[in-house]
Amino acid sequence: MKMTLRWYGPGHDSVTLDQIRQIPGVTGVITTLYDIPAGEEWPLERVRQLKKVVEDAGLKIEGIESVNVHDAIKIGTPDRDKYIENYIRSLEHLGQEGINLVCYNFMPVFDWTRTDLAKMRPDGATVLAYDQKVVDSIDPQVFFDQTNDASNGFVMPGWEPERLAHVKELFEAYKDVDADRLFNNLVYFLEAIGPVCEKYGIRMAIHPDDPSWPVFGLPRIITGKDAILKLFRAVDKPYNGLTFCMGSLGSNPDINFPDVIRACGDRIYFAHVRNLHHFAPGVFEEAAHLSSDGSFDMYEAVKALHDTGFDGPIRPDHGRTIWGEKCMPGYGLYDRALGAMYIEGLWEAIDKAEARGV
Ligand code: CS2
Ligand code: MN
Repeated sequence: MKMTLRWYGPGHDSVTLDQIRQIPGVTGVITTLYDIPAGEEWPLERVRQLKKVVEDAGLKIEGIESVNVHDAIKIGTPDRDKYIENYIRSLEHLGQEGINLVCYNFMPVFDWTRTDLAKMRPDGATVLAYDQKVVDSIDPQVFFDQTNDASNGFVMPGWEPERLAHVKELFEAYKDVDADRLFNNLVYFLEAIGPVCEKYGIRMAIHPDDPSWPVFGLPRIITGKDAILKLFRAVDKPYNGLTFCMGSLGSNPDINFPDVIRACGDRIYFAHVRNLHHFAPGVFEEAAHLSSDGSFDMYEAVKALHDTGFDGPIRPDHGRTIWGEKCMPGYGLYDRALGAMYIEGLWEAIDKAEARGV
């Protein structure tokens, strides 16, 4: 595995590349062109510049998270092909620069959804949290505005104000899109980008839906093992793979991580390793990465990745906000650095135990 950190790019992140480089074992970043709206083409020159900035800091771009998919593609409107063309050109430019891992999601309207971006824990750390009762009782536009106001002045991934200023119109546009139609639109998209992915060896790693059930009446289709395997079968090509995200899949308290990892095997191209603390079904908060701080057995998950021979990038996912850091909720330096070290510690122990036949 390659240990990485997500970095939002120059001007969009409170964390610097120099800081990232000082985390032991971290050799690369997962980054993006954060200012380019979903649906627009990524110019080759911008990809080159980004690569240079990262390489000048002694790191490597291990993947892109995300090249976002325009709503027209998810809805399946008549103009979707124009946006798919732009997506193909963006992939072409990434491929030309040797960047061949792309994380994306296919969630309608919102990316990940949390009802509290700064829930205080007893030790003073703040974390992102989710409570289904809040989602059930709030208007989506109000929800968006609240989320935006609580993000410490950062634009959060998938929560772009320009797009979400029109939440009502977006909901209207999605009104006839049920889970089957959304799935078919995903298959249409994946088939259309197949040739460029195959030409450049690009691996498309879909990010699971977070949480893994419909929110605000919008369908969600990448919710667990069966759904992922269904997608693999529908477009049965190596370029169609998975971002194994524990926090998203783990919003379902019954998830069995080693089982998902074994079932998806070598089509896991990217791993987001993090821990949640579940209180009741539909009520959870994000925890430190350490197993005992949340509800997940992190050792078992990391061991399953190790056992399947996973050799792609791993990154700690959302972290707690600690030590007075001012950062985008979930994406501070300190707790993610602790998470990276912990995952590396688990990995080293598993590696050595295996080598010694323990
Ligand atoms: C993040 C997502 O919440 C998460 O787990 O990793 O914001 C992720 O970046 C996107 O859904 C990928 O498109
Ligand atoms: Mn994730």
